[in-house]
Amino acid sequence: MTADFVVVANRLPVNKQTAADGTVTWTRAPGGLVTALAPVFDSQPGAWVGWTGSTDADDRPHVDGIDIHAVPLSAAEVEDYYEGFSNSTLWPLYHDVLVKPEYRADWWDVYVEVNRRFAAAAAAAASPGATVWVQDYQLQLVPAMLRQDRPDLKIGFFLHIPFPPYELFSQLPWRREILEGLLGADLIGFHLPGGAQNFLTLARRILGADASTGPVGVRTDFGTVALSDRTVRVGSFPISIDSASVAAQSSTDAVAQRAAAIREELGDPKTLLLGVDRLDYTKGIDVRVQALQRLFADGRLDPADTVFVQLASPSRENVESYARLRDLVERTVAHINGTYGTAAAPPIRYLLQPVPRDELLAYFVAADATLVTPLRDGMNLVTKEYIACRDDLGGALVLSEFTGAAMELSDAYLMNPYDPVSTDAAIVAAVTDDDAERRRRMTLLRDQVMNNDVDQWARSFLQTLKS
Ligand code: GDG
Repeated sequence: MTADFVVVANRLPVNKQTAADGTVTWTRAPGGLVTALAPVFDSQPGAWVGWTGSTDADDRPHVDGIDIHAVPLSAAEVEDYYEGFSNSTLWPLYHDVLVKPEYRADWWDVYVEVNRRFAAAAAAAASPGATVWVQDYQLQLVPAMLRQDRPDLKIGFFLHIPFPPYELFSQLPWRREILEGLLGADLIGFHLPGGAQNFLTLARRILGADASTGPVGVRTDFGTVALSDRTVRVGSFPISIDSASVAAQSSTDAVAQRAAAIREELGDPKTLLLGVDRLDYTKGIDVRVQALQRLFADGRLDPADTVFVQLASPSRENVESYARLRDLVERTVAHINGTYGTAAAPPIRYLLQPVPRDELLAYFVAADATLVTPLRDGMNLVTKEYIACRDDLGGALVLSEFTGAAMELSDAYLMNPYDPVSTDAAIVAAVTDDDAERRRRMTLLRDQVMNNDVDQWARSFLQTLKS
């Protein structure tokens, strides 16, 4: 069976559970993209092409409502395509070379091969004239490969991470190939106008393409790249969350009770600060921990009545730069707790484990301020989830200017993570401003997040693709 709408993403929206007796069940993974696309899948038969996340060749994932097409990867391919080219070359290159990207031809070869496999699976899943939406940096060659096979398709591509400027991107030995791969799409979407603009400049300077030079707007004023036989559009579509449903999930009695219990378990601190991230060097976990160290040292925050909870989910643990970051964060946390805590009450609580969704929402409801301090981040959904959870207008958001979210959320306590003075001042203001000022800011932030949800993101992209 083929489908009129096909999503192609590195990961399938499924979770595998293996019972003690070896029985395997698959459940629909909760999460951004599936939630965003649920209405599209409800209104027409849809297929999803992706990897299960395991290298078990016997996996046959299936879930209700979506036709699942699993793309198998061997352990060696996971190393070269996923941990290698995707996460040790592209991820650091696209995030301001915070870590030095590694350029290895053997990784590139496997990236090409795996992209070809995804493109073939997408071609097999798509009905004549279908819409195919390819997602993210792991699959940048798929649009052109797919078009070659299936010129009848409408092909969209969305990049979830930043798209770097010419000065950085041109380091990539395969820069032409990546740009040509993306240009296989009819519509290329980025979170920010700046990413779209970077792409247009690169298409012009590296490929000599006829790319537009005017400004790109948010969901409007698309850029164009005129090819010999067709025109590719390039635009900005900032992603969001399912705002109403996060707000509803977080306003139950159970969540309120758990939020109160969390504060109590932490010793009822005057100020509860929160961080929620994958343990990734782009997220600036080290930035906020070092800021707290300075603020405890100079007395601007009192470690006796402040608790900072960092919920860190393990991520890409086989990549060396991630292990290095983990060491740095853990050493700093231990140093701060050893210096400013008591045996009974360390000021920093650090969890290296994913927490269940309801527990996460309870932390958002409990926190007096959430610290989102990335050195670079495409959007940052934690920010929007925190805001959606605060219909009490409590809480305050400290937000790095280097996140995509900062473009829309200018009423947060914005900070420059490279500037300790700016970082410290934003944290102090967020916890010491009077309630009226904090509520004023949260009201404006909520207007933005509640009125711009992920459904709008998906709809605006797909409507533009079809028009
Ligand atoms: C990429 C881009 C862009 C985190 N810890 C736990 C947990 N989470 C959830 C959060 C949030 C998601 O994971 C993380 O999303 P982010 O957007 O913050 O970051 P990335 O994973 O880096 O995502 C990013 C995004 O793609 C979408 O385009 O915004 O810039 O880098 O939903 O809540 N969820 C649970 N337990 C945890 O411990 N349940």
